[in-house]
Amino acid sequence: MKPPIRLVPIFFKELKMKIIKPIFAIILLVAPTIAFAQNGPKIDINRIKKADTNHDGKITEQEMRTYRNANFKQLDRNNDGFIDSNDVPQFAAARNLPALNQMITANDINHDGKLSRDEYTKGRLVVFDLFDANKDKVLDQAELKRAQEMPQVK
Ligand SMILES: [Ca+2]
Ligand SMILES: [Ca+2]
Ligand SMILES: [Ca+2]
Repeated sequence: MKPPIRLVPIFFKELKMKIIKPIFAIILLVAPTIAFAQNGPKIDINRIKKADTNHDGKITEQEMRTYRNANFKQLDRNNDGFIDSNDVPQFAAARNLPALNQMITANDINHDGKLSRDEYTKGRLVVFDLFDANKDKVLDQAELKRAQEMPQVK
Protein backbone atom coordinates (compact mmCIF):
# COMPACT_ATOMS: atom_id res chain seq x y z
CA MET A 1 0.00 0.00 0.00
CA LYS A 2 1.23 3.46 -0.90
CA PRO A 3 1.66 5.97 1.88
CA PRO A 4 -0.91 8.79 1.81
CA ILE A 5 0.07 11.88 -0.16
CA ARG A 6 1.08 14.68 2.14
CA LEU A 7 -0.80 17.83 1.38
CA VAL A 8 1.34 20.92 1.62
CA PRO A 9 -0.75 24.00 2.39
CA ILE A 10 -0.49 26.60 -0.34
CA PHE A 11 0.64 29.29 2.07
CA PHE A 12 3.64 27.22 2.96
CA LYS A 13 4.58 26.95 -0.68
CA GLU A 14 4.34 30.69 -0.99
CA LEU A 15 6.36 31.18 2.15
CA LYS A 16 9.01 28.96 0.64
CA MET A 17 9.07 31.07 -2.50
CA LYS A 18 9.23 34.34 -0.64
CA ILE A 19 11.53 33.52 2.22
CA ILE A 20 13.45 30.30 1.78
CA LYS A 21 14.70 31.07 -1.73
CA PRO A 22 15.96 34.53 -0.82
CA ILE A 23 17.67 32.97 2.17
CA PHE A 24 19.48 30.64 -0.16
CA ALA A 25 20.28 33.61 -2.29
CA ILE A 26 21.80 35.50 0.60
CA ILE A 27 24.56 32.97 0.68
CA LEU A 28 25.56 33.91 -2.83
CA LEU A 29 24.85 37.59 -2.40
CA VAL A 30 26.75 38.32 0.75
CA ALA A 31 28.65 35.24 1.85
CA PRO A 32 30.50 33.64 -1.02
CA THR A 33 32.89 31.76 1.22
CA ILE A 34 29.99 30.05 2.98
CA ALA A 35 28.18 29.32 -0.26
CA PHE A 36 30.54 26.55 -1.17
CA ALA A 37 31.09 25.08 2.26
CA GLN A 38 30.69 21.32 2.23
CA ASN A 39 28.47 21.17 5.29
CA GLY A 40 25.74 23.19 3.63
CA PRO A 41 24.54 26.76 3.51
CA LYS A 42 23.55 28.73 6.56
CA ILE A 43 22.84 32.37 7.23
CA ASP A 44 25.62 33.96 9.15
CA ILE A 45 24.58 37.39 10.25
CA ASN A 46 28.17 38.31 11.00
CA ARG A 47 28.89 38.07 7.31
CA ILE A 48 26.12 40.50 6.45
CA LYS A 49 27.49 42.81 9.09
CA LYS A 50 30.80 42.88 7.25
CA ALA A 51 29.10 45.17 4.76
CA ASP A 52 28.89 47.78 7.53
CA THR A 53 32.06 49.57 6.51
CA ASN A 54 31.66 52.61 8.77
CA HIS A 55 30.77 50.36 11.76
CA ASP A 56 27.70 52.27 12.87
CA GLY A 57 25.70 49.07 13.33
CA LYS A 58 23.56 49.74 10.27
CA ILE A 59 23.94 48.70 6.66
CA THR A 60 22.90 51.16 4.00
CA GLU A 61 22.06 50.24 0.44
CA GLN A 62 25.24 51.96 -0.68
CA GLU A 63 27.34 49.92 1.75
CA MET A 64 25.68 46.77 0.45
CA ARG A 65 26.54 47.68 -3.14
CA THR A 66 30.12 48.54 -2.20
CA TYR A 67 30.34 45.18 -0.48
CA ARG A 68 29.02 43.41 -3.56
CA ASN A 69 31.58 45.16 -5.68
CA ALA A 70 34.34 44.00 -3.36
CA ASN A 71 32.98 40.44 -3.36
CA PHE A 72 32.71 40.10 -7.10
CA LYS A 73 36.18 38.64 -7.41
CA GLN A 74 35.41 35.92 -4.89
CA LEU A 75 32.27 34.85 -6.73
CA ASP A 76 33.96 34.97 -10.12
CA ARG A 77 36.11 32.02 -9.20
CA ASN A 78 37.39 31.32 -12.69
CA ASN A 79 38.25 34.97 -13.09
CA ASP A 80 36.64 35.50 -16.51
CA GLY A 81 34.89 38.71 -15.49
CA PHE A 82 31.44 37.15 -15.12
CA ILE A 83 29.51 35.24 -12.50
CA ASP A 84 27.87 32.14 -13.98
CA SER A 85 27.51 28.41 -13.40
CA ASN A 86 31.14 27.81 -14.38
CA ASP A 87 32.14 29.45 -11.11
CA VAL A 88 30.42 26.82 -8.96
CA PRO A 89 32.59 23.82 -8.09
CA GLN A 90 31.17 20.41 -9.06
CA PHE A 91 30.63 19.21 -5.49
CA ALA A 92 28.61 22.31 -4.66
CA ALA A 93 26.55 22.48 -7.86
CA ALA A 94 23.44 20.64 -6.68
CA ARG A 95 23.20 22.79 -3.58
CA ASN A 96 24.14 26.15 -5.03
CA LEU A 97 23.15 26.23 -8.68
CA PRO A 98 19.41 26.89 -8.18
CA ALA A 99 20.15 29.93 -6.02
CA LEU A 100 22.85 31.12 -8.39
CA ASN A 101 20.58 30.79 -11.40
CA GLN A 102 17.87 32.67 -9.55
CA MET A 103 20.29 35.46 -8.74
CA ILE A 104 21.48 35.60 -12.35
CA THR A 105 17.92 35.74 -13.69
CA ALA A 106 17.05 38.55 -11.28
CA ASN A 107 20.01 40.72 -12.28
CA ASP A 108 20.94 39.76 -15.83
CA ILE A 109 20.07 43.00 -17.60
CA ASN A 110 21.44 42.08 -21.03
CA HIS A 111 20.11 38.46 -20.82
CA ASP A 112 23.37 36.74 -21.69
CA GLY A 113 22.99 34.25 -18.85
CA LYS A 114 25.83 35.62 -16.75
CA LEU A 115 26.44 38.56 -14.46
CA SER A 116 28.98 41.24 -15.19
CA ARG A 117 30.42 43.24 -12.32
CA ASP A 118 28.11 46.09 -13.24
CA GLU A 119 25.00 43.91 -13.28
CA TYR A 120 25.93 42.34 -9.97
CA THR A 121 26.83 45.59 -8.22
CA LYS A 122 23.86 47.58 -9.47
CA GLY A 123 21.33 44.74 -9.47
CA ARG A 124 18.46 43.97 -7.17
CA LEU A 125 19.24 43.51 -3.50
CA VAL A 126 16.68 40.77 -2.93
CA VAL A 127 17.72 39.77 0.57
CA PHE A 128 18.46 43.32 1.66
CA ASP A 129 14.94 44.32 0.62
CA LEU A 130 13.48 41.30 2.37
CA PHE A 131 15.09 42.24 5.68
CA ASP A 132 14.48 45.99 5.28
CA ALA A 133 11.06 45.83 6.90
CA ASN A 134 10.39 49.61 6.99
CA LYS A 135 11.76 50.08 3.44
CA ASP A 136 14.07 52.98 4.29
CA LYS A 137 16.98 51.35 2.40
CA VAL A 138 18.87 50.88 5.66
CA LEU A 139 19.18 47.67 7.68
CA ASP A 140 19.15 48.86 11.26
CA GLN A 141 19.98 46.78 14.33
CA ALA A 142 16.37 45.71 14.92
CA GLU A 143 16.03 44.53 11.34
CA LEU A 144 19.35 42.71 11.49
CA LYS A 145 18.27 41.05 14.72
CA ARG A 146 15.05 39.87 13.09
CA ALA A 147 17.03 38.58 10.12
CA GLN A 148 19.16 36.58 12.51
CA GLU A 149 16.08 35.01 14.09
CA MET A 150 14.73 33.79 10.75
CA PRO A 151 14.79 30.03 10.26
CA GLN A 152 18.18 28.75 9.24
CA VAL A 153 18.54 26.81 6.04
CA LYS A 154 19.95 23.42 6.85
CA1 LIG B 1 33.36 33.54 -13.91
CA1 LIG C 1 24.56 39.69 -18.16
CA1 LIG D 1 15.19 49.63 7.46
